[in-house]
Amino acid sequence: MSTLEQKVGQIREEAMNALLGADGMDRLNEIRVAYLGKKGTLTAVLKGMKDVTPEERPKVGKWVNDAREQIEGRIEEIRARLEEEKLEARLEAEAIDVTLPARKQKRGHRHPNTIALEEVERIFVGMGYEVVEGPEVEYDEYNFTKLNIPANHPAKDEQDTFYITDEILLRTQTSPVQARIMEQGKLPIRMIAPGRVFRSDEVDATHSPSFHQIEGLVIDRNITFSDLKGTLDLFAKELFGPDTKTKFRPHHFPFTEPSAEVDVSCFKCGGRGCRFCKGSGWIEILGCGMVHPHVLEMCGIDPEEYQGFAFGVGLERIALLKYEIDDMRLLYENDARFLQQF
Ligand code: 2NL
Repeated sequence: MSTLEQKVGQIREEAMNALLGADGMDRLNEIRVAYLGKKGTLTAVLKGMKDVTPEERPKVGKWVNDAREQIEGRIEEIRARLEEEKLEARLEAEAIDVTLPARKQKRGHRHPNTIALEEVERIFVGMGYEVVEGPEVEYDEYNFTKLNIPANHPAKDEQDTFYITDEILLRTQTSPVQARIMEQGKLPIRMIAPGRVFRSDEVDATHSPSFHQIEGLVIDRNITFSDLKGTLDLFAKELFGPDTKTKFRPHHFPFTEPSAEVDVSCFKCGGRGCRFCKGSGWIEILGCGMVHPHVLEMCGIDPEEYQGFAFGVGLERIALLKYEIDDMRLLYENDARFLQQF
């Protein structure tokens, strides 16, 4: 065997041995370059052809090409294996375990105000009332004058009311919505007006400069205080349970005459007296009365022909009572830990 043939065989064996340890693409390329590259050891044999006799050259060429083919074949095998290993590793790393239990998603909850509002609306809609909304920015005329609250009334003080101009303000009650409906003159009226109202109050456990009210209004022929009592007694029983009793205490509002405040028997102790009702057995929930004849007149209704009753309840007050929340501020913070209890 010629020494050149031996040399080619040696180079091939060396390359094959080196390839046994090729554990990555970089190493594989290094080996390719070292043996088959332009300056590689096998290529160097071809460059030495000038020292080979012309008759020998084809043989040498064949040895080199055979060796090259074998080395290339092995490199290709290893490359394919490395690619496959890489793909498998990636598939394993990116695998999704579809049998894992789903992560618990947090659900949205209705705000206690919303739950209380929908409950009150359900009760009155069930009695044939319409739900009507109106603007939060109002004329003094509709918020005060038409409701028999005269110019010098203390409620109109800047300490209590947010004025925008002399004539325009943030409504302090939802009655202007009712005044507008009365003015339209379509009688009879059975409506509730829920909405945001504003008073210049300091924030504490029971006050906020912005809160919500639901006012109710009924105007028809032959409406009496009995209709008012029957309606609100039914409302209280629907809202707090069938055993609830009501008590009407004389009161004063400029827009109703006579006027009353309504207490319900404590739904915690049934009226015996507990911490919740501060020992009295009664809880105040709303104000009401027969619509003052001046109010009817100012809204274009003849008080000789039509009478009516009206009432106003604080939505937050209902929500605090019904869900036993002891601080109104919790209703405005929107802390998810609080809201998710409802
Ligand atoms: C309360 C009680 C009340 C009214 C609101 C009313 C509306 C019209 C005519 C007459 Cl259009 N009255 N609303 C009546 C009595 C009481 O609210 O405690 N408010 C803070």
